[in-house]
Amino acid sequence: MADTVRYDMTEGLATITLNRPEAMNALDNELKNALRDALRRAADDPEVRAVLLTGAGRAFCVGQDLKEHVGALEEHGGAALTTVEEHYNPITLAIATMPKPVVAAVNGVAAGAGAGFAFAADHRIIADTASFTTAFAGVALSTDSGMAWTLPRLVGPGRAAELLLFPRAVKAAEALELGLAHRVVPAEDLAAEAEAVARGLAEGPTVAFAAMKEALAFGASHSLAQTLGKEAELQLRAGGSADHRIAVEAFVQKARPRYTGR
Ligand code: T3D
Repeated sequence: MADTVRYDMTEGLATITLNRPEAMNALDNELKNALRDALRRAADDPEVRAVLLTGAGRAFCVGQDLKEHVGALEEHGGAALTTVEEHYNPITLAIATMPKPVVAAVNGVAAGAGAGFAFAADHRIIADTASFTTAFAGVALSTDSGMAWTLPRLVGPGRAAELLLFPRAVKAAEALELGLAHRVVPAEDLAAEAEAVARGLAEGPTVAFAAMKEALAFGASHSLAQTLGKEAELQLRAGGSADHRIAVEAFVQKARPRYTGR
């Protein structure tokens, strides 16, 4: 049986591919466990300097595997919902808080928790054939995978409520306009374009990128004065990195910096 999540690491870039194309990468237990483990592995490996998250086949990820879920509901009732704590929360946190950039290459439909994972990424580059749908209301569920946090920050609270209450397919052009996607590319170019973006980040100043992620997360729930304090602390960290020195020397010498990630 093929791995439900593929993990490839080359030159500082970990590519994590959801690999149940026959099920549109629906999140069954095996895939959720494998995805959580793959993200933790990438987060913990100091050699990994950026992560690319994508799906095999025609979908990015259609969210919870409802065919598996219906059986779990029959067996356990509401207790089947422990997967939120066991899987969705650690997966979303790993994407959003790992100290390195995560790029989502959205190759097709992203629904429910699948959309939530993409929204938690730092950068979304999507195929012109891709779409997003919140999907939760369609199965009489509230939000998970961080969507109550990410979606209003991406599109504003009013639009977030609209997309949750009236789930529909938000196609690529609208996704770009709303701020759900950063870039739309022809489907046939997505893999190469997304890899180029992610590889560029993997060759970038990793300490500074980690500090930026931390600063943005902090700023989202603190006052300006508190955030200024945090920025001062994080700027000291970035300023003390080898890559800061490399960058400044390269600037003065009009050369291209070759970052080390330290
Ligand atoms: O605690 C918990 O467990 C709850 C946590 C939940 C988190 C969530 O993610 S809730 C949201 C779950 N996802 C959905 O509700 C999405 C359901 N799917 C759809 O709305 C549509 O299928 C799509 C918009 C995603 C795609 O539409 P389309 O027209 O491209 O494809 P399709 O024909 O609807 O589906 C193709 C096949 O994929 C079909 O199977 P079949 O008939 O060929 O055997 C369909 O059943 C299957 N499929 C699609 N989504 C899921 C799925 N199978 C299992 N789980 C799915 N989520």
